[in-house]
Amino acid sequence: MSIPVSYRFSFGPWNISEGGDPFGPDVRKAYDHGEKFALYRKLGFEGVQLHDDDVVPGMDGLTDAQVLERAERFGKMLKEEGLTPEFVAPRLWFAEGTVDGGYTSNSPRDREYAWERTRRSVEIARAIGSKAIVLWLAREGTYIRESKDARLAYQRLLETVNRILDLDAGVEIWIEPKPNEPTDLAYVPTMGHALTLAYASKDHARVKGLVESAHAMLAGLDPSDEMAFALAHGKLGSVHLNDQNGLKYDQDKCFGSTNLRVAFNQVRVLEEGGYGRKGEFIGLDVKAMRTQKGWPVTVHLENSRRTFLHLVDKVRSVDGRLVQQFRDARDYEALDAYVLAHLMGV
Ligand code: XUL
Ligand code: MN
Repeated sequence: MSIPVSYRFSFGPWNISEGGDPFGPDVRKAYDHGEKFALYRKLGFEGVQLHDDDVVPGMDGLTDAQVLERAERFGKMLKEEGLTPEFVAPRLWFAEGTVDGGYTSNSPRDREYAWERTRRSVEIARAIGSKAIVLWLAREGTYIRESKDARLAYQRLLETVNRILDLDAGVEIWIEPKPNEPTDLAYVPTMGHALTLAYASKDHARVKGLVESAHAMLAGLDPSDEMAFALAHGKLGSVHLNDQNGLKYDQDKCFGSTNLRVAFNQVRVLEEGGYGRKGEFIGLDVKAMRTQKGWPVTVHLENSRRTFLHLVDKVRSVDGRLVQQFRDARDYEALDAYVLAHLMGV
């Protein structure tokens, strides 16, 4: 028997939010960005997920040297807080130059802007000691199919992946698929798309995937299968655990809050796949409900972490011999009943 994994957890500063939605005002005062990092350890987290401008706010108005100097200062601050930067993601969905996407925009100027942000993200990652760049390809898609040449868009995405690999021999790219929102249809909706890009790249060992539970559900898939697919290829860079109630807007609910069994299976697949043994983080991407009082609201992070750990206990206490018997006998009704009873503790 191998020693059980002791999991490490991460989240991004955007998970402590103002509670806004498109139909009303923010319901919580902004919590100072710089103050958020002091909260991590107390909440049980040691990993920090970052966008480029979480590290260097206002970076578009700064020179390369200023960006570097601020990133280095940020890296020191994280170290002093006892935190590890898990990844840096170029935030390409807020700028004027990426209204129609970055890497796949029809405009050469927009594509150049997207590349500059990406190049700087790699420099920021290096300066703060993070090995991974996450590509959530937010606006790399279309609202109507005729607006872009999809074949060319895929070539441009592959070119971008190769350019990033060329920039830094140590960098890893983790692609985070999502099928929709903010675009109608995104070009990289599933782990299959992400890993095809990886294998087509010039150094596929450095290109992996990041599965967000809700993104898989929005694609009509079971997140545990998306995780298993990446694990089978040795390519699960990270996860963003959360939950989602059906095919709606991206909800970022607490892990397990809608469907405990789907959450259980994600934990099972991660455990069985040895995820975390090389220091991979259990990343959360969860938002507190708009209705939640308090400031700053962080209970959703603690609750999701606790649910994950309870489900680890559930996974570890499954009677594996019994499961094997049910599988051998092809008695999946009995297996189904056993899993439900185990989850309910009856
Ligand atoms: C968006 C999403 C992002 C990425 C990081 O749906 O999940 O927060 O995780 O850019
Ligand atoms: Mn995410």
